Amino acid sequence: MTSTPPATRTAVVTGASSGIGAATARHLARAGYHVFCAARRVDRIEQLAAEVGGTPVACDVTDEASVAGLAAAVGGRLDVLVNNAGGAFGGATPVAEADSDAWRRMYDVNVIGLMQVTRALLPALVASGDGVVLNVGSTAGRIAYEGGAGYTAAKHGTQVVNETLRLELFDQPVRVMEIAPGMVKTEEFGLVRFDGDEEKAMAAYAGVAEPLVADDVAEAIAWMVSRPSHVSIDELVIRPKAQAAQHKVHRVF
Ligand code: 8X3
Repeated sequence: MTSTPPATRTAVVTGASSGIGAATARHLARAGYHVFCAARRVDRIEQLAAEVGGTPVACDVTDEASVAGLAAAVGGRLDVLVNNAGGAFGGATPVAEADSDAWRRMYDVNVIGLMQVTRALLPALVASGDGVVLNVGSTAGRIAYEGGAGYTAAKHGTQVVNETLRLELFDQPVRVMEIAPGMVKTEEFGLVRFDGDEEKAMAAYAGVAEPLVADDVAEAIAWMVSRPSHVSIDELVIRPKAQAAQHKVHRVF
C-alpha cells in the first residue's frame, strides 16, 4: 500500500493496462495527478505506473474482494475515478444466436464492475470535497445495431447507472460524468470482441483514414475532469469525423 501526500490530487483509472485506460493514466499524470493504475495484467500496469510515477494495483473489477483491495490501496481520499474497464465479447452475433455467457460477461464488466468500483471508492471521493466519477460509456449506449445487442444493452446500462448516480449524488461533492466514444482504433478492443480474429477486428475500421485513437479520448477525459468544480460535463459524445452516425461511416477504398 502506498500513501500519497495530501497535497497531491489522486486518480484511479480502471482497465489501465491498454488503450483508452493507459492513455488516460498518462494524461492525468501529466496534469499532475498521482494515478492508481488498476487492471488485471500486473506486468503492464507495473510498467505504466513506473512510467507515470503512479501506483499499480492489480484489480479485477468483477471481483468484489479485488475491488476491496483497490479501495484499501487508495485510502481515505480520492479526487477522480475513471471507470474505464469494459469491453465487448462474443463477436457480432444476432440475438437469435446469442451466447449467454458472453452476454453475462459483458454485463458483469461494463455494469456490475463499474458499480462495484464506484461503490467502494465513493466514500473517498466524497471525502475529497470535490470528487469526479467519470464513466467510459460508448455510442453503443445510445443506439442499437444488428449483431451488437449484448454490448449495446450493457453500454446502455453504463449510461443509465451514470444518470442514476448523478441524481443520487445531487447534494454531494461528487460530479458524475460519462464520455461516450464512437469508433476508436485501439490495439485490443476489436481483438477481444472477435476472440483474436484480426481480420474481423480490423473490418470495422476498413477504409476509415482516421478513426479516433486512445489519445483523443484520453485528452477529452483529462479536460472533462479538470473543469471548475461547479461545471459538470454530464455526457460527451466523441467520434471520428468520418463517423456521422453508427451506420453512416465515410469509407474510402
Ligand atoms: C465501441 C463503439 O461502435 O463498436 O464502444 O459499438 S462500437
